[in-house]
Amino acid sequence: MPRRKWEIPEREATDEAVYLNRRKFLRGAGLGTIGLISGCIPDRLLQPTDLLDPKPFLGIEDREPIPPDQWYPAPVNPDFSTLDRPLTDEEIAGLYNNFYEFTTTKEVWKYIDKFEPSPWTVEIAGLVNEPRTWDIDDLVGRMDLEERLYRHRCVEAWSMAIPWTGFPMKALIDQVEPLSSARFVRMTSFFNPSVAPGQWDRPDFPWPYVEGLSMAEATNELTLLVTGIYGHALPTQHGAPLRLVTPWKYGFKGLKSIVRIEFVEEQPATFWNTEAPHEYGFLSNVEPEVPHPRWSQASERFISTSLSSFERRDTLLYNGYEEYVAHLYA
Ligand SMILES: Nc1nc2c(c(=O)[nH]1)N[C@H]1C(S)=C(S)[C@@H](COP(=O)(O)O)O[C@H]1N2
Ligand SMILES: [Mo]
Repeated sequence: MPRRKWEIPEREATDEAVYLNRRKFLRGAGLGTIGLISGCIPDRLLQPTDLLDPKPFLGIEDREPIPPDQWYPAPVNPDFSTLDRPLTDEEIAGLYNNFYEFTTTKEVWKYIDKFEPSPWTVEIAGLVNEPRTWDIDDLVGRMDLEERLYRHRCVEAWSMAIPWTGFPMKALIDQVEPLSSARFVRMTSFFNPSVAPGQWDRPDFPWPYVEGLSMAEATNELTLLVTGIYGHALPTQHGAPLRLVTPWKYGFKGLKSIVRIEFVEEQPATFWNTEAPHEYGFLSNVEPEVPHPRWSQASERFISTSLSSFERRDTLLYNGYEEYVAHLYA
């Protein structure tokens, strides 16, 4: 069994890219090397629709959901299979989180044991032709999951590099058919103080956590709805069972544990923009030359193998994703 890509040292990165592309190609040809080696062929690789229908996406309602035990590992999107920095160790990424529903410290893992993100539903609501409440497995099982390595930049000037698994938000938006009056997407996290100590400890915060994107941002190629990390389902501290990832924006835009996706006409009021409007704008794109009122954003603390030692790196405009998003802000 080949090592997973995050276990492969940097010096082998080129070989690794070749391997990933090969894996992607083999999947396209209907052959699952991974499955054959391990003795089980994930059904995901052999969907009858792949063989019969050259158009990959039937209507979401017409698809048979693939069960969660077959979601990972998802094929790696070759456009996002390498980065200019090593991946952050999985253990480190899971020990240093922001999830204010549980704690304002980084030790979310200590406070999250009562949170069971199952069963879980996601409501698609507002200005759409197909409003509906989905069971999470029923929804995700109908989407084409893929893996992408992304830079991850917190507004607090630390950063990581993370392999996410998910599907482009655009794929979902295309299915639910927003009305032409929809100008923004408003996304909401759960509210349940009985399992989330931060929600009773800090009643002053504007719960539930809400975030939003313009329709152009939400349908951008980079925007992912994420269900997995490091080749498996999201652990709770990373926002199970479904979270947003917009890698050109500060991390707080990427809300965790989504329960509602709503299409609206007006720019939504969001959690951090409501709490401290002068510090956290609605757009919050990564911009090295725009300082936070209390600190510079020109450089960042890149966390990879240890929380106590880190690399100082220059912040990249749009976190290195200028080619994908600059046109949105021209
Ligand atoms: N619901 C919710 N989502 C959230 C947050 C939060 O406090 N609550 N914190 C945000 C911030 S500030 C960051 S940097 C990222 C952190 O994601 P990670 O812990 O998976 O690295 O989640 C974002 N999503
Ligand atoms: Mo953040």
